[in-house]
Amino acid sequence: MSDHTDPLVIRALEFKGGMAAPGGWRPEPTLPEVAFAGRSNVGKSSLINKLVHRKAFARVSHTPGRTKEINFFEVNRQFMLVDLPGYGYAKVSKTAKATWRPLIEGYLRGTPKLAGVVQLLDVRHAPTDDDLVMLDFLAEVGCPVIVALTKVDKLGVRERVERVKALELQLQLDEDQVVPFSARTGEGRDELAAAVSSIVAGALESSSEERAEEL
Ligand SMILES: Nc1nc2c(ncn2[C@@H]2O[C@H](COP(=O)(O)OP(=O)(O)O)[C@@H](O)[C@H]2O)c(=O)[nH]1
Ligand SMILES: [Mg+2]
Repeated sequence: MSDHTDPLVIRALEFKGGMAAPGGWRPEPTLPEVAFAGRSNVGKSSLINKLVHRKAFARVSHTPGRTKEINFFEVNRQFMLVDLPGYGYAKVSKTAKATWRPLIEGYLRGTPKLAGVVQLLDVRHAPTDDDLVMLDFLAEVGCPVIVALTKVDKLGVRERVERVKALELQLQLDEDQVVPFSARTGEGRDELAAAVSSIVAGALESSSEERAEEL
């Protein structure tokens, strides 16, 4: 650990609240926001906990689909980490799905401070229809997208290389957009932390340029 430099040191972490409905309450949009998206059970809470070095920060749930709000966490007073509700879990009722999609899409469309999105996909599985809808939607929004391929510890070396390649090809992803990740081993945490930091740095830079132009 001694010569290890953490690309995202967590100095302060504060839960700011949840947004329950499209157009509903949300924290003041003053900081760049990085949102985390993925279907229920993909490992989103586990990934967020690893990213911020907390054991149970975003709750790791064994009941998929329970977190229905968009949760906002302020990191280092520098950016907002936004935990989107997991989508596409079969046991969730149609009405629940009908309210989540406008919530997620409304947030992504209606957030000028959105600096980027981390989209999670289980490395073992083909993307679901919901995943594909989400990726198309993110392409339309046009913000930087990082794809975290979760649970890589569940695959052997060869299978894993094949799956990563196949997903990159199918989804036409750049190699440097893709982060193989395991919450179990911690693999990919620092790479993801570096990617998030650079998205935030990019957003802060362009907002200070905008301010300079206004003066
Ligand atoms: N083997 C393994 N299991 C994981 C990993 N990440 C999450 N899980 C498990 O997958 C399940 C769902 O994880 P969770 O973080 O709650 O997923 P969420 O619904 O997307 O927030 C839990 O049983 C986790 O322990 C991982 O990297 N490796
Ligand atoms: Mg969760």
